[in-house]
Amino acid sequence: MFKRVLIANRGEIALRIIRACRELGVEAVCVYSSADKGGPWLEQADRTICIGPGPSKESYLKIERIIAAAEVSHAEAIHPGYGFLSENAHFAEVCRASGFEFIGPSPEAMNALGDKVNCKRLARQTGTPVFPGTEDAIEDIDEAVKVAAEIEYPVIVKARAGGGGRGMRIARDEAELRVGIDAARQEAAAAFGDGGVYVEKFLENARHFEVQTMGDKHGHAVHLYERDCSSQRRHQKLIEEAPAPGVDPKKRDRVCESAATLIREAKYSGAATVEFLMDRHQNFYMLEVNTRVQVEHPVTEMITGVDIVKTGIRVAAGEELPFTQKDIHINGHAIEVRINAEDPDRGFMPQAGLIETYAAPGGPGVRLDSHARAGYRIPPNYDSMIGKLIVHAPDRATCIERLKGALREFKIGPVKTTIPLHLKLLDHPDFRAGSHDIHYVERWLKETAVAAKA
Ligand code: MV4
Repeated sequence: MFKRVLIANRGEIALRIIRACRELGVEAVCVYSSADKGGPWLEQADRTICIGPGPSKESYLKIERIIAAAEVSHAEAIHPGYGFLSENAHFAEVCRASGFEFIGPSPEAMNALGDKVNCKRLARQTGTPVFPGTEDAIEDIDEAVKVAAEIEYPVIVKARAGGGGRGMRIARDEAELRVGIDAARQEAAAAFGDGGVYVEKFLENARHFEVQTMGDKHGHAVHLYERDCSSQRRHQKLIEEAPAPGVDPKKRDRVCESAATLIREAKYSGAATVEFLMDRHQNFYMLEVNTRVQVEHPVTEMITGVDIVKTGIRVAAGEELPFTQKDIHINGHAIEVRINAEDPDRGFMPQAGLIETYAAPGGPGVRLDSHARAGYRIPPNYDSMIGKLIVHAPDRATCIERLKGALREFKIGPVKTTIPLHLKLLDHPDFRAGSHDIHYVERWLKETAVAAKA
């Protein structure tokens, strides 16, 4: 095992990684920006190193500064967390070239799965279901138009380098497709420096289903079942749960096993999430693979008993996965809500500033992953998420009630948060029925805004 790990991240995920290090007997070195000076999670690190000013580009995204911090602290490995440099294959390469273990996949596996055209090709070869569409990036627009006519409209144009909803265009006829390809190409070139786009069948009213997988450096890979993340607004997830409600066990096993096969074939080490859309008949179509530990990993930890962050560090150190597929079982139900410092009544405007009151919830099955507390001043520079409330219970109905109780106990002020919004969403009839799709939050927000004006 490593003697010392450098954490190239901040906030709740830095704290989560520190906790994992502590249990493994590993020292944790935390880098921070001057905007994060005095951040509560830094008190828990064995050593902290300031790497620059507030803007991420000058600190958490600055590769040379992070490598320099790893050198001066004699760390053996670097944990990127999520966001920032976590899916940057160049960073993973620089870590390797500088003699540090990157806690995550090899740059080769990251590149193979991070490029969506490549990832879909590998998925087709290994039997992971994908949407029909162009097999390569579009060279010739007429060829793409032919494919679209075969698979039938509506179709969607996507950037091969994209993710999280950027560089996408829906097309409902040939004219829209021709315009959409041009627009998506330009957007992708500007955003990712890669104008490659592809076309696939567009699915309306889908559910978002994602499979947690883990691999090691010895050719093993398992899945840890799935999460439903359909509760989202503008591609930002609000609520995540495991297992996905109402899914047929045989279909679940089949799609989860296909995800494990995909990452095994990619020689993937560490935690990966294979994203799918699910239609009303419980057919699955792979969207993309996230090559990092995700925000919502705790719901999977709660239902499987696997510590994903600790296991990720172990496999990076060369250990074999400490479990096989037959050791993994679903126990009960878990739901996570993201506590964002945002004002849902004012267009989800981020709320920087001082937290004066902070009363945390507790009780059986209640987990709070947060770096916030009374007296913490939220800096304006970063993501608005200040924590995650995760509840575990024997079944979904009990889990929802337990979570509502915990949300009522949770008092944060004067900073506005998403706590009151979650209490309303958990009572939404579609959510309660487990029949909600990826659009229900935005549909409901629009309806309530109209009702408030009338
Ligand atoms: C789709 C789709 C429908 N059909 N692909 C959005 C983010 C990116 N990961 C992929 N996305 C979508 N791809 C096909 N073929 C609908 C979406 C989509 C979506 C997916 C997951 C969660 C929320 C979403 C919100 C809008 C659109």
